[in-house]
Amino acid sequence: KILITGACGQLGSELTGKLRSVYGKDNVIATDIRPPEGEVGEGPFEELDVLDRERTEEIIDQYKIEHVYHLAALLSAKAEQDIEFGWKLNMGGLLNILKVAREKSLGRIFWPSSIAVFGPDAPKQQTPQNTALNPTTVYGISKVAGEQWCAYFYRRFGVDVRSLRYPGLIGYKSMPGGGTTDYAVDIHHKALKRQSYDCFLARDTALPMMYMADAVNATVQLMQADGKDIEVRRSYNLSGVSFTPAEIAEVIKQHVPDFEVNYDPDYRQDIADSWPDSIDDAPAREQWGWQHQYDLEAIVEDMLDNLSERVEVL
Ligand code: VAH
Repeated sequence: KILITGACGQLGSELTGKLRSVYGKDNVIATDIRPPEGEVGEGPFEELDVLDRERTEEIIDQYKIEHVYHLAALLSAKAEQDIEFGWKLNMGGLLNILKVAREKSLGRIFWPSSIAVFGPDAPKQQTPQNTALNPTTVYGISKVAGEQWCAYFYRRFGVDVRSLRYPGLIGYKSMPGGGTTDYAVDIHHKALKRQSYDCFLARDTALPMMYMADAVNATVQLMQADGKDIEVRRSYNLSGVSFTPAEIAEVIKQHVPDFEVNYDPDYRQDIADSWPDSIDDAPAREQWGWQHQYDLEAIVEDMLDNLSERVEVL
């Protein structure tokens, strides 16, 4: 049985569906701090605050959980607005899961890291797997610390925890959350509603991005890989595409000709400027055969196709 925390979040809502299609809906227990509004589909759901260690253990015992996908966290922009809780949830939640995984000898644990672990002193282009990690956000600090804790629990206690440094993720099953990269989700919603979009990043801000389908497939592929092939036990760089707001706006305009974007950078510009423009993910490709499928044109096409069935197109 599989437990997912943060199952109603941007990644969780899509990963839950994928894992249920792979392992059977009754074998995947979706949990989140509050009941689902959007997509979690049918299958077992429990309300769970990952800071509640007792309740977490109860659910693991009740459902005989073997594997855990621990996604519950605050994203970069949200954590900058509440740095105490951002640290508490991101670190406290992970430590609870790692301790329970050790005590109950659970199987495989997945935990998402992020390209937010890199700071201004890392190479901007094709950022390598091993380089300086000096993040400028609380979210980034929690991801660097979290990676070290995962490596520690693997090395010292043999907990089989695996991790990916996701780029900005773009999907259609959840509304844009507290991420700095979420402009790339919102821009599609605005285009379909025939509204202009006020982008909170400057037009030439290049960021590493990935379509949700690619991110979900990479996660399943990593978790199914043979442990001996997994040489990186902090977290794997993962790369899809890199683009700027102006570049994705141009591709959207091929589908929605009169779409207008205004650029009005806010506090999230500093966050974006601290991150790489593109990522080198050679270790993931060499060690467990990672290969992304969606380029920028395919992302925009799939987003507009799926969203147009969901938002009323004015
Ligand atoms: C965020 N989408 O913006 C997340 C991600 C690299 C960005 O970590 O916070």
